Amino acid sequence: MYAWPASEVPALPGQGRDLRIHDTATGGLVTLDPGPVARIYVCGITPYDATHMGHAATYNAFDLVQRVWLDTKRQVHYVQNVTDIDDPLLERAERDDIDWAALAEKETALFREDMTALRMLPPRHYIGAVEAIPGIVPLVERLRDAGAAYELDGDTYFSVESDPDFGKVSGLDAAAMRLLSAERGGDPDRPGKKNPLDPMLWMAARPGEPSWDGGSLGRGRPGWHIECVAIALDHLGMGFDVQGGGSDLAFPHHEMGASHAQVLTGEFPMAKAYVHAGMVALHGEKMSKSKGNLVFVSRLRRDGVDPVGIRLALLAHHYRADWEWTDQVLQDALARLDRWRAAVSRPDGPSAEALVEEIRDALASDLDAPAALAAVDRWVARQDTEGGTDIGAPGIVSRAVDALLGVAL
Ligand code: 5CA
Ligand code: ZN
Repeated sequence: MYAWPASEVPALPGQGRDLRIHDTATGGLVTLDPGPVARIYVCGITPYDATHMGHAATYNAFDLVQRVWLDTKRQVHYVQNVTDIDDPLLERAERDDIDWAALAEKETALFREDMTALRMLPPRHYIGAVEAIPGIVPLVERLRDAGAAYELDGDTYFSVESDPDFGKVSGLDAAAMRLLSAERGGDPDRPGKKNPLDPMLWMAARPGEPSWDGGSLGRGRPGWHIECVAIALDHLGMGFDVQGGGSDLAFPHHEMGASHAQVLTGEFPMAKAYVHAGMVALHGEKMSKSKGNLVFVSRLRRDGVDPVGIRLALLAHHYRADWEWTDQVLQDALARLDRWRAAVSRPDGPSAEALVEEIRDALASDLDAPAALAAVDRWVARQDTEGGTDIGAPGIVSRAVDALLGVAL
């Protein structure tokens, strides 16, 4: 499917930095060294409701990764999926008495609008689960033929014990895995499984549910983890630079995906870094479609909130932190936007070369966007108190925050 239009990324004077970023699998910072074309896979939405601030915060983190790479004059090969068939989508469609495909299409369209308004760079390949099915089926067949998958009442499960590296992405123990599996789409209590953690690869057609041709697997629909593996391997291949998502994807989703890929290719890891964003909460609880405690990007936009202000609100929090969305967060961001706009509208200011380097340093150091914002704040304050005679400086500041932070002043 198509993605959304790209906003321009101004080129900046000087040298970009190599990105040091936290990798969940090793539990520490790694310095990434992508080739001339950096490769990143970011897990996309399950389109049964509108984009909320939690989604936006996670996509903001991976947008920054790309901006750091683009600043080093690399190209970026970015792939994102849309889980346009899965249980939650069918459940919501049934609840609201609408067609599941129409619901997916509507929410994906809204997501595109939100991403465009927030100046998130679009993926080069934006792939729906449904359109990926012809590539998923042969992978499941290969796993089965290799003895890594088994059938249970017509459904096909992956055997986690077939992967010697299982557990290395999340580093969790079996008890923690079991709890999270039950919470996050798994079925650890289903009788007959070899290991309670085994995830479904292919679900046999259920009465009244959509299904597709699964070759020797029979009609059905794909499991969640194999969807992302099939899309990532098809468009990026093994050993790509970053797999990204919110921290709730570390287990089971990214763990299982790494396992599927390990057994399929004999290589580990699928991604050089597993990068996870913190969770945004509202009223003390993780914002989630299932709980309904949501602030939607589209709602704020409809209320006339400047999307650049929304972006600044996201950037004010470190991507790995769990944080709480409040009205104050938004008011602070809008006030900062006002100050920055006034500053770059002035004819001159203090020299901005050092500021560009500070923003680069901050982002290269595990995407420290709050530190980057503080550096811009300091330049704005100096312009206020000391003035400055550099007539190029406001333009440099405006281009730097646009290129590196996606903030169009
Ligand atoms: N379609 C799958 C990934 S393949 C999925 O998790 N979809 S989602 O719509 O539930 O979430 C999309 C992305 O937003 C995921 O990376 C998820 O980790 C992230 N996300 C969801 N809720 C929050 C939240 N409250 N805070 C931060 N990120 C969140
Ligand atoms: Zn995914």
